[in-house]
Amino acid sequence: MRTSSKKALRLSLVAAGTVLLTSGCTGKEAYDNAFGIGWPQPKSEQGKVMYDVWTGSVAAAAAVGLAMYVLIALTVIRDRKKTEELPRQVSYNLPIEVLYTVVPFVIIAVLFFYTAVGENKVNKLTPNPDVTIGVVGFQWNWQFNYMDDKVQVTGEPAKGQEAVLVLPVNKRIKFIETSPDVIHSFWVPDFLFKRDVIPGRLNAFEIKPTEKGTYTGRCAELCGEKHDRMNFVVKVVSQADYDTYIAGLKADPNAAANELGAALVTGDN
Ligand SMILES: [Cu+2]
Repeated sequence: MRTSSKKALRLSLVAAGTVLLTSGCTGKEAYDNAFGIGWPQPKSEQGKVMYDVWTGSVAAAAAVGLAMYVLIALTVIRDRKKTEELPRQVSYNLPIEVLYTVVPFVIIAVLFFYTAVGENKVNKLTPNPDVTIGVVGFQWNWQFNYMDDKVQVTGEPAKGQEAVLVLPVNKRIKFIETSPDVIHSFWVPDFLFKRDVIPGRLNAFEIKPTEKGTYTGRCAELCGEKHDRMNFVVKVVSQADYDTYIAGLKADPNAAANELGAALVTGDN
């Protein structure tokens, strides 16, 4: 190996190491963050599907972008002005025009295919989910109804009581959601999932949380004056901790199913 290329190799190794160390994460995290390109690592099975569609689309866009820059650079260098004569004119070049039309169509068809397959997976409802949660988004907070156990938790920020949603890890959770007033949107950024909450309608979807932890939830639809108060907390716990939590709610008279939750059984599903 020549000295200059050895030097270049050493320099690039040092640069790569510096980037890794100064970013303050492990190799695995750095790798995940680099490929998430702005997205957090998904903490749900459905989120993983969307994450893969996203990273795949960005990789395709980056490849097309890079190919364009290379072509532009090539032509700038190779075809720069050398004489006063016009260069050879190549308009109405049929093969090139066919290529211009077919290649973008193929790219769009492939992206469309993966998006449609991903969307079907994310929207899939399975029979007999492990837990069913009824979500009521209202002005200005959330109520979570544990439908199988007929208990609920209602967030009341004025009383300093935040809406907490406890879910067992690695279980299929069916959500049914509605609203008594305006459109809200149930959003848990770490699940990479959001779904509109619409008055007079029951929207259903399924989420399988894959990692224990505490996550922030938000309303993702500007629903009025106190929209910013509509934050909630999601706690993903073990099945045993979930059972203990539900037993505690059952013993609490304030947690009995109430009128707000009745909206979940009217309307059509
Ligand atoms: Cu809202």
